[in-house]
Amino acid sequence: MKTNRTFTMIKPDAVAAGNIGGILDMITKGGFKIVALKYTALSAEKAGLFYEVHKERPFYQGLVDFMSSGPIVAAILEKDNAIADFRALIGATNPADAAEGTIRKKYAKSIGENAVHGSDSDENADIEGNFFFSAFERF
Ligand code: RTP
Ligand code: MG
Repeated sequence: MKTNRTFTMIKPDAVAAGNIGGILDMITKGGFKIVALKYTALSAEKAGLFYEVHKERPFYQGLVDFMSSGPIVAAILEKDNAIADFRALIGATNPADAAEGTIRKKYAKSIGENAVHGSDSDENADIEGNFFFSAFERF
Protein backbone atom coordinates (compact mmCIF):
# COMPACT_ATOMS: atom_id res chain seq x y z
CA MET A 1 0.00 0.00 0.00
CA LYS A 2 1.34 3.44 -0.93
CA THR A 3 1.22 5.70 2.12
CA ASN A 4 3.32 8.77 1.19
CA ARG A 5 5.03 8.32 4.54
CA THR A 6 8.53 7.37 5.52
CA PHE A 7 10.29 6.76 8.82
CA THR A 8 13.56 8.36 9.91
CA MET A 9 15.94 8.38 12.85
CA ILE A 10 18.56 10.98 13.67
CA LYS A 11 21.31 8.61 14.78
CA PRO A 12 23.43 8.89 17.98
CA ASP A 13 26.41 10.51 16.21
CA ALA A 14 24.30 13.41 14.92
CA VAL A 15 22.45 13.84 18.22
CA ALA A 16 25.76 13.91 20.15
CA ALA A 17 27.21 16.44 17.70
CA GLY A 18 24.30 18.84 18.30
CA ASN A 19 22.80 18.43 14.84
CA ILE A 20 19.14 17.63 15.66
CA GLY A 21 18.03 21.16 14.78
CA GLY A 22 20.06 21.37 11.58
CA ILE A 23 18.77 18.03 10.33
CA LEU A 24 15.12 18.74 11.19
CA ASP A 25 15.52 22.07 9.36
CA MET A 26 16.78 20.31 6.20
CA ILE A 27 13.89 17.81 6.48
CA THR A 28 11.18 20.47 6.75
CA LYS A 29 12.80 22.71 4.11
CA GLY A 30 12.88 19.61 1.89
CA GLY A 31 9.08 19.59 1.93
CA PHE A 32 8.46 16.86 4.50
CA LYS A 33 5.77 17.28 7.12
CA ILE A 34 6.56 15.80 10.55
CA VAL A 35 3.59 13.64 11.59
CA ALA A 36 5.27 11.97 14.60
CA LEU A 37 8.38 12.88 16.59
CA LYS A 38 10.16 11.34 19.61
CA TYR A 39 13.48 11.83 21.47
CA THR A 40 14.34 8.40 22.81
CA ALA A 41 17.02 5.70 22.88
CA LEU A 42 17.37 2.12 21.64
CA SER A 43 18.58 -0.58 24.03
CA ALA A 44 20.98 -3.06 22.41
CA GLU A 45 18.10 -5.53 22.30
CA LYS A 46 15.78 -3.10 20.52
CA ALA A 47 18.49 -2.00 18.08
CA GLY A 48 19.11 -5.66 17.31
CA LEU A 49 15.42 -6.17 16.54
CA PHE A 50 15.14 -3.00 14.46
CA TYR A 51 18.09 -4.05 12.27
CA GLU A 52 17.28 -7.78 12.26
CA VAL A 53 17.25 -7.82 8.42
CA HIS A 54 21.00 -7.11 8.56
CA LYS A 55 21.72 -9.85 11.13
CA GLU A 56 23.99 -11.86 8.78
CA ARG A 57 25.95 -8.81 7.61
CA PRO A 58 29.51 -8.27 8.94
CA PHE A 59 28.64 -4.77 10.21
CA TYR A 60 25.58 -5.91 12.25
CA GLN A 61 27.14 -6.01 15.74
CA GLY A 62 28.91 -2.68 15.22
CA LEU A 63 25.66 -1.17 13.98
CA VAL A 64 23.74 -2.44 17.03
CA ASP A 65 26.45 -1.13 19.39
CA PHE A 66 26.44 2.27 17.66
CA MET A 67 22.66 2.63 17.50
CA SER A 68 22.35 1.85 21.22
CA SER A 69 25.24 4.15 22.23
CA GLY A 70 23.13 7.24 22.91
CA PRO A 71 19.80 8.96 22.34
CA ILE A 72 18.18 9.20 18.92
CA VAL A 73 15.30 11.12 17.38
CA ALA A 74 12.62 9.03 15.66
CA ALA A 75 10.11 10.57 13.26
CA ILE A 76 7.44 9.75 10.70
CA LEU A 77 7.49 12.09 7.70
CA GLU A 78 4.86 12.76 5.04
CA LYS A 79 5.33 13.94 1.45
CA ASP A 80 4.32 12.78 -2.02
CA ASN A 81 6.80 10.07 -3.05
CA ALA A 82 8.18 10.12 0.51
CA ILE A 83 10.41 7.01 0.39
CA ALA A 84 12.37 7.92 -2.75
CA ASP A 85 12.45 11.66 -2.09
CA PHE A 86 13.71 11.17 1.46
CA ARG A 87 16.46 8.77 0.37
CA ALA A 88 17.50 11.40 -2.18
CA LEU A 89 17.58 14.05 0.57
CA ILE A 90 19.71 11.93 2.92
CA GLY A 91 22.19 10.81 0.23
CA ALA A 92 24.34 7.70 -0.13
CA THR A 93 25.02 5.41 2.85
CA ASN A 94 28.72 6.32 2.69
CA PRO A 95 29.09 10.10 3.09
CA ALA A 96 32.13 9.95 0.78
CA ASP A 97 29.66 9.07 -2.00
CA ALA A 98 26.84 11.40 -0.87
CA ALA A 99 25.87 14.24 -3.21
CA GLU A 100 26.31 17.91 -2.36
CA GLY A 101 23.24 19.27 -0.53
CA THR A 102 22.34 15.96 1.14
CA ILE A 103 22.02 15.44 4.89
CA ARG A 104 24.75 12.80 4.97
CA LYS A 105 27.14 14.97 2.94
CA LYS A 106 26.74 17.70 5.56
CA TYR A 107 26.46 15.72 8.78
CA ALA A 108 27.63 12.08 8.42
CA LYS A 109 31.03 11.02 9.76
CA SER A 110 31.46 7.61 8.12
CA ILE A 111 29.59 4.76 6.42
CA GLY A 112 28.65 3.40 9.85
CA GLU A 113 28.04 6.67 11.72
CA ASN A 114 26.00 8.31 9.00
CA ALA A 115 23.70 10.71 10.87
CA VAL A 116 20.29 9.53 9.64
CA HIS A 117 18.17 6.53 8.72
CA GLY A 118 15.56 6.46 5.96
CA SER A 119 13.13 3.61 5.19
CA ASP A 120 13.72 1.72 1.95
CA SER A 121 10.09 0.77 1.12
CA ASP A 122 6.48 1.62 2.01
CA GLU A 123 6.20 -1.71 3.80
CA ASN A 124 9.30 -1.08 5.94
CA ALA A 125 8.26 2.52 6.65
CA ASP A 126 5.06 1.14 8.13
CA ILE A 127 6.86 -1.53 10.18
CA GLU A 128 9.51 0.94 11.41
CA GLY A 129 6.96 3.65 12.30
CA ASN A 130 4.97 1.08 14.28
CA PHE A 131 8.16 0.09 16.12
CA PHE A 132 8.26 3.56 17.77
CA PHE A 133 4.82 5.16 17.62
CA SER A 134 1.30 4.29 18.71
CA ALA A 135 -1.75 5.55 16.80
CA PHE A 136 -2.15 8.33 19.39
CA GLU A 137 1.35 9.69 18.69
CA ARG A 138 0.93 10.42 14.96
CA PHE A 139 -0.94 13.35 13.46
P1 RTP B 1 19.68 3.30 6.68
O1 RTP B 1 18.99 1.96 6.64
O2 RTP B 1 20.29 3.61 8.03
O3 RTP B 1 18.84 4.41 6.17
O4 RTP B 1 20.93 3.24 5.70
P2 RTP B 1 21.03 2.62 4.25
O5 RTP B 1 19.71 2.06 3.81
O6 RTP B 1 21.68 3.66 3.41
O7 RTP B 1 22.06 1.44 4.49
P3 RTP B 1 21.79 -0.10 4.88
O8 RTP B 1 22.45 -0.95 3.85
O9 RTP B 1 20.34 -0.31 5.17
O10 RTP B 1 22.63 -0.24 6.22
C1 RTP B 1 22.07 0.14 7.45
C2 RTP B 1 23.09 0.90 8.25
O11 RTP B 1 24.15 0.02 8.60
C3 RTP B 1 25.36 0.76 8.69
N1 RTP B 1 26.33 0.21 7.77
N2 RTP B 1 27.59 0.08 8.07
N3 RTP B 1 30.35 -0.53 8.00
C4 RTP B 1 29.62 -0.76 6.93
O12 RTP B 1 30.07 -1.22 5.92
C5 RTP B 1 28.19 -0.44 7.00
N4 RTP B 1 27.31 -0.64 6.03
C6 RTP B 1 26.13 -0.22 6.52
C7 RTP B 1 25.05 2.20 8.34
O13 RTP B 1 24.76 2.91 9.55
C8 RTP B 1 23.80 2.04 7.50
O14 RTP B 1 23.07 3.23 7.46
MG1 MG C 1 18.56 0.74 5.01
